[in-house]
Amino acid sequence: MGRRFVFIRPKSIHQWEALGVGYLASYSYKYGGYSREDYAFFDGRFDSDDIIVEGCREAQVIGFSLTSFSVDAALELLGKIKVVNDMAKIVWGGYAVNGFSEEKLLEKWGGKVDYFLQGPGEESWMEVISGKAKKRVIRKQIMANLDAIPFPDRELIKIDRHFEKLKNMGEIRKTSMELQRSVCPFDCIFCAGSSFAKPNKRTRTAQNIVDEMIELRDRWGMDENSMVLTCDAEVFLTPDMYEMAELKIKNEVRFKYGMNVVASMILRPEERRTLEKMQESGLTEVWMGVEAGPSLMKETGKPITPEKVKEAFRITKEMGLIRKGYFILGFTPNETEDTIKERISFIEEIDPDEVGFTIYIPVPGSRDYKDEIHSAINYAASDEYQNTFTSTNTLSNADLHYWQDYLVKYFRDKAAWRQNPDKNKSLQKPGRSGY
Ligand code: B12
Repeated sequence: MGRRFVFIRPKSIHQWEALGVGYLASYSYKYGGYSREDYAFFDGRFDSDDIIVEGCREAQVIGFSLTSFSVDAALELLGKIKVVNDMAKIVWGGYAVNGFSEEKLLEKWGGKVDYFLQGPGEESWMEVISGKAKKRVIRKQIMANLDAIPFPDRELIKIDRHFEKLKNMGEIRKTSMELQRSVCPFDCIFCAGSSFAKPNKRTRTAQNIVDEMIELRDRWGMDENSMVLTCDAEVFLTPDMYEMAELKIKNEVRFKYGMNVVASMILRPEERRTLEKMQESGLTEVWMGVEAGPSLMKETGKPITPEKVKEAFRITKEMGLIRKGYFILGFTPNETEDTIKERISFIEEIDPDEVGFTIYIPVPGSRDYKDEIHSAINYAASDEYQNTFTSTNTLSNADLHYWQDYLVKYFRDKAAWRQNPDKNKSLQKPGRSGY
């Protein structure tokens, strides 16, 4: 029998599990009296268009979970869905819609989409499915009590298909989890984070986080050989994180985990103590966006300096954590061959265990995005590793790809899975690998 609410995560080049819609569903069970029986979920990574369209035949509301990279796939699917069901309300949520004004959203896609829900979607999704939505574009902020949000329904989003995929690739069991749901207070030019919601100081409590970790252990088999990739844009080393680590140990939740951190936000003594406690509780990896070479670092708007980055990599090496450094080429028109090459000696000095070289692509929701110029970008055909758009004052798009290739080859022993020519070997390595 057809389900009345359908969630779709259209295909994009790299795909993790659709945790966001897992949250929307469980929130609606707890506060709206709905149940899993009301929902169907499809993921373009695993389900064909025909299956998805068939699953939408009797739907009343169809919610798409989107980044800018999956908008074209959504539009294509939408065309096919309308043929079999032109009555269903179409709802878009996720970062594809967060960065635009109401007028812009309606102008761009208002002819095809009924509702655009910006920011955290739990409350606004309920308004739509219960027929209470008063506007077509609704923006919510982060809820004051984050512990009131139930854990995402991982059953609905068929997380076992991701486990199966990983197993076939020879990887250890991995899944993702949102640790804090804090909104980063920084406004780096390349990041869409601030389009999600206003920064909030309060995060989930330690107990609430560890309760979800216990569920991951008991329901999803995450044991000491498993790895949880926290999907917060950045994790901040607050006192709650110290307590979370203590509780994780106390409750014998043994899986490993890794997280993004801002290099300058782990340097104070109390942050170092928290990091150590987290390591004791299973933290094995930290991922730090370095982005630029030393001379252009200030242009990213990120609160890091070459000295702080060096210190962060030194400290974490001393602690024995696996450290991954990300670098973005061409994020400013001032990037030249010299500023690219500057990264080489800098990387040799900070000595990350893994290194990734991406090519900048401006995204909606980020400070650098200008719709007049950037709406021409073909996001569907781009990802962080390749695009045909970006160039700088002195470097063409082909030059940027040339230098990316050069750096990957130069640091081939440190290349992470996606950029490592020897995929089998690198799968055994840490980091955000084949997931
Ligand atoms: C995990 C992750 C990845 C993974 C997997 C991505 C994937 N496609 O599955 C990897 C590492 C592969 C990746 C790659 C890239 N990513 Co990425 N990634 C993330 C990250 C860190 C977490 C996503 C997540 O799981 N969030 C947790 C869940 C719970 O939140 P959520 O999905 O946003 O859901 C909430 C709301 O958005 C909303 N919502 C979501 N879906 C729906 C649906 C409906 C119907 C409704 C009503 C509401 C709703 O409600 C949910 C609950 O409140 C985000 C940043 C972030 N913290 O969100 C960036 C982010 C999504 N990535 C981004 C970008 C730009 C990229 C890259 C280009 C790399 C780069 N240069 O930064 C590539 C492109 C990959 C591609 N082709 O898709 C941007 C997207 C900007 C945009 N305009 O689309 C983000 C926001 C980072 C940023 N701060 O700029 N990424």
